[in-house]
Amino acid sequence: MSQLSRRQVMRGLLAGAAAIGTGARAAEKSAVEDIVPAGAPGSSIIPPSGILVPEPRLQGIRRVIVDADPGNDDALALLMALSAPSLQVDAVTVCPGNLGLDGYDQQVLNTLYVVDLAGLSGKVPVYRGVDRPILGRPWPVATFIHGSHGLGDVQVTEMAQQVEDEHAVDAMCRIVNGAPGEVTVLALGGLTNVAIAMLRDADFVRNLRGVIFVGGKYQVRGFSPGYNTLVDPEAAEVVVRSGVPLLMTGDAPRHDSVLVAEDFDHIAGFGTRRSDFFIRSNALRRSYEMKYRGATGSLNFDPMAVALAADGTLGQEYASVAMKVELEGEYTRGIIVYGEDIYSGNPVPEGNVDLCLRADHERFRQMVFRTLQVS
Ligand SMILES: [Ca+2]
Repeated sequence: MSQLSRRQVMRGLLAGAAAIGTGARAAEKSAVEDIVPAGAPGSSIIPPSGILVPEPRLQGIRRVIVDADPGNDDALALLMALSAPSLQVDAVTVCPGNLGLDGYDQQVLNTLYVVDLAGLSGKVPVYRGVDRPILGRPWPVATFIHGSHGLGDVQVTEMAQQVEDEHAVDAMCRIVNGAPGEVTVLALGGLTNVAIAMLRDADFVRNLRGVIFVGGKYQVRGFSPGYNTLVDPEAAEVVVRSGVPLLMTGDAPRHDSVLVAEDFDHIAGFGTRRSDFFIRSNALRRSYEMKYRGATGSLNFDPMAVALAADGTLGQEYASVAMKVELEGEYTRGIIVYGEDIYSGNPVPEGNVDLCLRADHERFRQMVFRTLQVS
């Protein structure tokens, strides 16, 4: 698809969405076909499977539980959440992800380290959660980008704050049910804890304000890799079928989350404990993504999830997409699948996930800088 034709399609869809009113969220397949007739010269082979929406369903986020698998980008994201004046972090829970089953305890230590870095040791509770996916199958470990201990060359061995005795899933249910409609989960890793809370407690689903999660690419139609859905595909499928307001970020606004060499130099100049930690923990991420992913700097999907929560106006473009997670494929298990079953003749299903396509890069950078300037 040429960039021009894609923009035309997107603009047309947005106009269509406005014309039919914000209450009509179902994808309008006919609207797509009207704009780009199939097979027309210059038309796209693959029309979008989502419809642009003026704003996500999940709005006005204040109280959050951060569920993370630190991870250098989780660490920055968690630090941003703990530092954001607009957010109240009720709990931090640890999920399976970056460091694998053997690295789960290290992820817990890394979490406690970031809480301390935020100056909140002993003030924000940290909970151990489920350390492996629902089916317990192996998943790809991401130490190639996080380092063997998760935080680049920062190695955390011991922290004064201890984890709470309560299990993360119990804590999630207790906190969410104690404040119906108020608490959002910022899910930055495998979705196991969230899914088990959903399966266990119908009140949790009813009372949850929503979930922001970090998915994968958005390739208009078709399938898409996403690390966190590969960690626990079943959990991801439970969450996307839950019916709660869901906002996904990930690769779609990738350029809006990038931090380039000049940003690293600027941050290094802050001379704070936080800035020193950022440089040491994220240098590997930046070099890896530039070398192997063709990025201009480090990509920061987890921090973008927090930024979207902390500032509801940061997101600039959203699509409502019908999302599923492949659970059976020989080569595609854990892959995100968008859109309709293309040969079924069925209408495009209503979107279950709002996907952030574009965000304000400059304001994202400034939020990162504000977080890391604090001494
Ligand atoms: Ca993560």
